[in-house]
Order: sequence, then C-alpha cells, then structure tokens
Amino acid sequence: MARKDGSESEAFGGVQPNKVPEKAIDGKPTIYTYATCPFSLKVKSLLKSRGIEFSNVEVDPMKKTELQWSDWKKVPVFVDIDGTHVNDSNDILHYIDENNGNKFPRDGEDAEQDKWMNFSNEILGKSIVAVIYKNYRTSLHALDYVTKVDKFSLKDRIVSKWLGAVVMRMIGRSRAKMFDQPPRTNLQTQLDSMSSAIKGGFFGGDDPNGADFANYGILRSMQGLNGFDIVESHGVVWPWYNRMQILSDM
Ligand SMILES: N[C@@H](CCC(=O)N[C@@H](CS)C(=O)NCC(=O)O)C(=O)O
Repeated sequence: MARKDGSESEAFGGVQPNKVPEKAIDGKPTIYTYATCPFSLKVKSLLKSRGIEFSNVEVDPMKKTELQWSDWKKVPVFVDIDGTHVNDSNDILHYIDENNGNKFPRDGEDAEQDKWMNFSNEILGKSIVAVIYKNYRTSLHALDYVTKVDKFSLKDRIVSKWLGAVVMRMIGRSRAKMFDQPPRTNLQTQLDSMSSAIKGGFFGGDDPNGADFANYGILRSMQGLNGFDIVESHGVVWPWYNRMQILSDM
C-alpha cells in the first residue's frame, strides 16, 4: 500500500505490532465499522453476545478519515483498551474470544471451525452479494438503505446511491459468475451446505464458536434486503439464525 510520502507499507490481518491506546474511545474496546458491513456485524455480534461494553466508531466510507491512522483501510478494525489493534474480521473474532472467555478453538486447532469461518468470507459473503445486487432494482434498493444507514456525508449520499447501485450491480454480476447456479438457487444450496455443519444448536455444538459468529454476521447484513426470504424460509438456518439473534441481541 502506498503511503503519502511514496514509501510502501504492507497492511496485514491479525494483531498489529504497534499499540494505539488513543484509538480506544472512552477507555472501552473500540470497533471501527460501517453499520451495514457484514464483516463488522460478525464482530459486533460476538461482543454483544459476551456482554462486552464497546465503543463503535462509524467510518465515512468515502473519506475514511477515522482510519487515517491505520495502514489497513478496510473495516472492521478492532482496538482493545490497552491499544492492541487487530485487523480482519476472523482474526478479530479469535482475538476477542481468546481474551474474553476463550470459548472456541484458535485458528488451526479445529479444521471444521476454520473451514466454516473461511466459508463465511469466500462463499457465503459472495453468495449474498450476488443475490442482493441481482439486478438494477435490487441494487438501488440496497444502496438506498446503505447510504441512509452508513456514515455518508449529505453531499456524498445521493451520488453514492446512484453510482453505488451501478458499481454494486457489476460486482453482483461478477460474484454470480463464481457459482454454477443462478444467485437465488446458489444461496439456497450454500445454506443447505451450512446446515450440515450445524450440529446441536450451533456450528460449535451446544454453544456458538467462531463459525457461528462469522456466518451470522454475513447473513445479518442481508436482513431487509433482496433475497433474505431465502434465509427466512430455510428449515435449519432460520432457527439457527434466530438463536444467534437472541444471543447477540442484534
Ligand atoms: N477480509 C476482510 C474484509 C473486510 C471488507 O472487505 N470490508 C469492506 C466493507 S464491508 C471494506 O472495508 N471495503 C473497503 C472499502 O470500503 O473501501 C475482513 O474479513 O474483515
């Protein structure tokens, strides 16, 4: 990633070497997010389910002023009270769990959990994008919501809505090409495939593990948007979704 002075820096996921205690707002663990971002919602659901008090900094998606201090320009970014900061949603889930109850296996310790955490980003996240942005109408509907809820300046809001709808429609089409089936059928297939791993009430069995929070966050971002009816009518995923919703109160 190029810095303003022309030098190069490599942004990377996981716990970062430097500490930024001044970025933990009001002395609380802090997440830098977009309200509608699926990856941010993963982290929010874990924090809320554990009853951890946190500050939430909404990042302006156009200017990203709130993340100027960070080399990593994506959300979520997590800052702990001692200034430890962590990039990338799945790494953040592991960091928070390790330091608050240590209830699920760490990365590399449980192949199933790793597989389904990876699935949340590589398959489920892309499958929902293909459905939400399936055509120009659904794309505009989503962007209308996103530009109202996320922290766009008034000036950026209108252009972002119309331009965003076109851009996201293109991204939706490219995501759809990754899968053999049409978007709605593909999402149904992916939910069926998730169901095979929900043993007991959760991916984690009797209690949620990293795969539960990772996949719940992704699907939670779709609530109210095109295609959520597929989740609502799924015999296994919908009851699981409701359990996760109760646990994380969001
Ligand atoms: N692998 C990352 C992906 C994060 C990501 O792509 N976040 C989006 C928002 S949902 C983002 O910040 N995109 C860059 C941008 O908005 O400029 C993670 O899991 O945290």
